[in-house]
Amino acid sequence: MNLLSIGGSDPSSGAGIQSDIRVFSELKVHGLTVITAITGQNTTTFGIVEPVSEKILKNQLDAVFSDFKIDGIKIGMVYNSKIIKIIYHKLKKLKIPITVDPVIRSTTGGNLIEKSAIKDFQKYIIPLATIISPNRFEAEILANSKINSKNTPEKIALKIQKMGAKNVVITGIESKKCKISDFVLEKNNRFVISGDKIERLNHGSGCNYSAAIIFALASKKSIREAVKFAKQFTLKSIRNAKNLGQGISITDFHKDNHITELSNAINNFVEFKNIYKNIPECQTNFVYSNNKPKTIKDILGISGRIVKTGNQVLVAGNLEYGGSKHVATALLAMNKKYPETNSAINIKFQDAIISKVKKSKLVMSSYDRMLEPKNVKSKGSTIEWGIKNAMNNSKKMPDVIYHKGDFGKEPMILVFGKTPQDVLNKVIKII
Ligand code: PXL
Repeated sequence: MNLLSIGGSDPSSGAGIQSDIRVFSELKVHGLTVITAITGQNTTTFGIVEPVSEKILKNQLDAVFSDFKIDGIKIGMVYNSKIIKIIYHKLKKLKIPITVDPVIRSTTGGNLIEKSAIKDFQKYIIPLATIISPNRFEAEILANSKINSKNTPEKIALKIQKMGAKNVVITGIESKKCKISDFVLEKNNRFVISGDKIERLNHGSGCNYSAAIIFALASKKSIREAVKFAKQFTLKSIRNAKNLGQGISITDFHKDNHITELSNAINNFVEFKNIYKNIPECQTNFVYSNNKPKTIKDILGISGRIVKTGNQVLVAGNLEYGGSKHVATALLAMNKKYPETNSAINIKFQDAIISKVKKSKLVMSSYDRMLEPKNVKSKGSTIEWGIKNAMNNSKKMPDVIYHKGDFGKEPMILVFGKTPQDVLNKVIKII
């Protein structure tokens, strides 16, 4: 199957053409693209937009249509009237499904269409749509009225359908708390699809929705089936969104295995009998690194800590890259010399544990915070210095590194391993 995406380029691959290609490839179909405009944006800021010239737009369209049998088309960002008219003339006689994602503003605040082009969008692009899928905000702009108790989603959808779209889906209408629904208007039918609301700003969910719809329509699914499929697909992509840049997360389709592995290990750890006795005053963090971490931002940790309240141990916070500072810094130093070491935990210093490690086959080393040079202390790089020191004091890669504290500094034991499970296996042996 060949699906064509007509839209704008987003260099961060969170939205636009690049995001559609990711969706098509996830759905195992071939994606073709015609780029209407180039945007300069990332996960925090939207820079400028440069629409492509008439000449190259036409040339791209001719290139794909003269060569491929195209099974469905998604239209996203079209930007200006000139582009709108060229697309219209090329597509008006086609008999294949077309989805229109009427994007107006990006999540990060960039304009995806010129104000003066909205009229031509309504006149030329909307009539091409087998399905148009505005969100609430886009539907209100296209219909030129706010959704409220008088102007119901149905009325607004009817107004858009009258402009020529065969079917209209208004996404993201809040119904009850925690629920979000899509209103669907077919030719002679209307219905609502409800789903869980996910409180998260992310890049790409609207793009994914309409790219998934065109896949379903080209696979000969009904409107109802296509909309349901797209909703499920989009929810999954939001659930698995990743923090890849500095700003909003980018939708994705696969679970981060690191998150699953670390989360399972943490759940096991807190279930260990009397584990509260091993949580230090400054609490525990458990971290897991990406391959070749450069900074602590490449290391997954708990944004809060594993905390002790009485005899109970709770996990406070979420797993996040950059979630741990101290334990992640120690792991980073260790990983520089021993790249196979990718996980670590800190536990309370106890002489009994040190004795147990000595009796085990685990390799142990230590450092003395009192020996830390003044210039290191003033730079705040104690942990890095300490771990390097401990590694230098050991012939083999240490499984356990401890220090006995300093004035006002709590002594601590760190356990290292290849994976969180490997760390747990070592912890079980020594507590
Ligand atoms: O998500 C809508 C969208 C579509 N196309 C491009 C975009 C965006 C949002 O940023 O940049 C090119």
